[in-house]
Amino acid sequence: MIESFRWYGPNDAVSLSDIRQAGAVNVVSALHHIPNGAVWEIDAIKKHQALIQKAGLYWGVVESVPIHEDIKQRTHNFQTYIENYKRTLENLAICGIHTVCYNFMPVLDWTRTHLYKPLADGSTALAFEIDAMRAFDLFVLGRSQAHEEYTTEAIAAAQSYFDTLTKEEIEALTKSIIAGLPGAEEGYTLDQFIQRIEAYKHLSKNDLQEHLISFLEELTPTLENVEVRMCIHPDDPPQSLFGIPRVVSTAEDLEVLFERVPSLYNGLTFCTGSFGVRADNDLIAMFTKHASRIHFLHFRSTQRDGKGNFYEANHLEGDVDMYAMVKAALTEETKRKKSGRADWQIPMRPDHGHQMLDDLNKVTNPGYSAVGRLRGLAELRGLALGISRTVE
Ligand code: DNO
Repeated sequence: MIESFRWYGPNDAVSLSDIRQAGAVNVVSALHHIPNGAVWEIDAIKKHQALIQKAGLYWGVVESVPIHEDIKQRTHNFQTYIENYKRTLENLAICGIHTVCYNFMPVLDWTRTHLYKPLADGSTALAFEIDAMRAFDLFVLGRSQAHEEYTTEAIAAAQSYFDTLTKEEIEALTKSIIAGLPGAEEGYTLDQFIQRIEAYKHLSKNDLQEHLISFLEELTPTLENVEVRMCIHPDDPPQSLFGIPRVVSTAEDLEVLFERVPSLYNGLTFCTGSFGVRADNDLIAMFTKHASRIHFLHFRSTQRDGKGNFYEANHLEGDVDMYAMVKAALTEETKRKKSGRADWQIPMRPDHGHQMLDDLNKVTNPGYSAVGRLRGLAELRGLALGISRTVE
C-alpha cells in the first residue's frame, strides 16, 4: 500500500512537512478553490503539484473532483459540466495524476452531527447521533415529509433530545450538518438547504442511479484514453438523509454500478468506515468481489450501537476488522503484481483521526488533525508490516 495523507492545501493547519514526518509519501489533495463544475487548468494543477514536490512528496490522488449538482440531477447545464469534467481529467493526466476520487451524494457530502465527541481517554471524535439528526430534520428544518418517514417512537425520542438543547447547541448542530465539513466544497444556509432538498423531491433512487451510470458511460472513453482511474467514494453515512436518495451504500449498489459500467476505470474508493456503518455490509465480501477495481483505500473504523448512532473509533478498534481488511488489500496487491499490473500498489490513507495530544490545542479540519491521523497511519503501517510477512 502506498502510504498517503490528505492535505487541504496551503491553508491547512497540517503542513506538508508534518505529512512527511508522519512517514507518508503520497499526498491526497484537490484544488479546493476552483468552483464546482469549472475546468481545472494545467497551470493551476502544476502550481499545486510544485508545492507538494518541493516538500519531497508527490501528488498521486485527487480527492475530489466534485460532481456538479446539475450532473446528479441531469438538468440545466449538465452536458457542459460533463465536458468540463473530461477536460479536468485530461489535464490531470497531462500532469501525471491518474487516480481521482469523487462521490455522488446529492446536496451533502459526508455528514456528522457532532464533531468533538469527548472520549474516555481525553481525545475527541466525530460522531453521528440519530436523534440529533432527526431533531434537526423535524424541528430546525421542519421538513414536512419527515413526520411521515419517522415512526412515532422516533419522533418522540427526537423531541426529547431537542428539548434538552440550548440555542448554542442547536446552532452547532445546524452548522455540523449543513455548513459543509472539510472537502464537502458546498455549505448552505437553512433556506438554501431547503431549496436543494426540494430539487430532489421528484428523483427516485433509481433515477439517481441511472444518472450516475449515464455520467460514467459518457466519461469512460476519456478515462480509457488518458488512463485515469475514477474511484467513487461510498455514501457517508450509507443511508438516505432528509429523504434524498443515495446510491453507493450497499453491496447491491456496487453490483449495479459495476455490472452496468464494467470498465476497470470505473473504480471504487474502499472506505471501511463508511461501508462499516451498516451491519448488513459484509466488508470482506464486498472488497473481494470488486478488488480489481479498488484504486484507493480509506482505512478507518466506526463503532455503531445498533440504534443508528456511531462514532469514529481508533483505527484498529470498532466494528471494522482491520486485520482482515489489510490482509485483503495486501493479497490483492500481490495478485496484481503477479499479473503484471502497473498499478499494483494501492494508495491508502488513514481517515478521520481523533483530536488528541497537541491537536487539542490547535484548530484543524474536523477529522483531519495531525496527531490523530499519524496514530492511525502508524498503527496501520505496523499491522501491514506484520501481515506482509504472511502474504504470498
Ligand atoms: C470525508 C471524506 C469525503 C470524501 C468525498 C469523496 O472525510 O472521505 O469528503 O472526500 O466524499 O468525494
